[in-house]
Amino acid sequence: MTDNLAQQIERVGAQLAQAQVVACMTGAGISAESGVATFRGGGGLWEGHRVEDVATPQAFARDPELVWRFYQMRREGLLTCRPNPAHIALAELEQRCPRFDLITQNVDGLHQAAGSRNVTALHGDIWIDRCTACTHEQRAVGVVADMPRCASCGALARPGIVWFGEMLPPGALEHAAEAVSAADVMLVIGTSSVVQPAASLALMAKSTGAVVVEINLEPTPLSASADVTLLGQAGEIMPQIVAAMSQ
Ligand code: BV8
Ligand code: ZN
Repeated sequence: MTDNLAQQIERVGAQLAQAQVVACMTGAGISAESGVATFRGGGGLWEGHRVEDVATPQAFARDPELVWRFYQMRREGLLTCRPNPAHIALAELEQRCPRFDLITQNVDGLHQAAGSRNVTALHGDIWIDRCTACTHEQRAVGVVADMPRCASCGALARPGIVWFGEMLPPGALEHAAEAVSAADVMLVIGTSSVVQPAASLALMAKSTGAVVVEINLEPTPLSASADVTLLGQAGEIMPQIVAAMSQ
């Protein structure tokens, strides 16, 4: 008889309570209950746009206005989004675990808004404008009508996002690899586990002895390797896992 979800949650809570080092990878699914569109699946961002038209350096070179419209639309949507109970549960985990590393593919800033401090953002930050000419970066304070320009040299700015075909921020992948390799338990929450190199980190954790716990609405390519896949909403499951640590 397969364990039911409640028994699986209890077991994960007990494993986290004993863990010295915990790593967590999150994807767009953890922000879905905050009203942030995910990428793949029904209503996903990529449904309305082809990735190669809006999320590559070539797309930006070809049509910067189209790309900025895509990112300003996403910034606009984020203005009314708040952290949900899953983000808040991770901020609490950071307080309760001797070592807790949060690695996110998300660019929405909701982990930081929920109080998480040790956050490695693998794919950048949607609120950062990065100059295309000098090294200046500036934090956007809202949504502007025309394309943002560098406050330092006046050149056109681009979103501070890692696009497909681009390297991850210097040191981010190395830090993430060290964190997952040291982990006793690794949580993987709300990601379709298809984008590389982020998707390889959970397998790396498994290869160095971590218990890998996936939380998702549906199975993913990671599910076959995970020790357990908890199927359900992250905003419901994560608070229950934190509560189960004290039982
Ligand atoms: C690099 C910026 C190379 C955009 C993003 C062929 C094979 C393998 C790899 C490649 C290949 N061809 C190209 C590559 C490499 C490529 C890649 O991985 N492509 C994939 C698509 C095949 N990777 C790259 O290009 C990376 N760079 O490799 O550089 C290089 C090497 C040397 C020198 C130079 C270059 C860069 C990758 C970063 C790309 N940028 N974002 C933007 O955000 O605007 S990736 C994009 O997808 C987002 O950042 C997002 O974070 C990421 C992953 O998506 P998910 O977060 O998983 O979201 P998704 O919608 O897919 O899934 C949501 C999940 O949540 C679902 O499973 C759903 O069931 C679940 N869910 C929903 N609601 C809930 C929930 N779960 C729980 N509760 C809920 N309520
Ligand atoms: Zn500049």
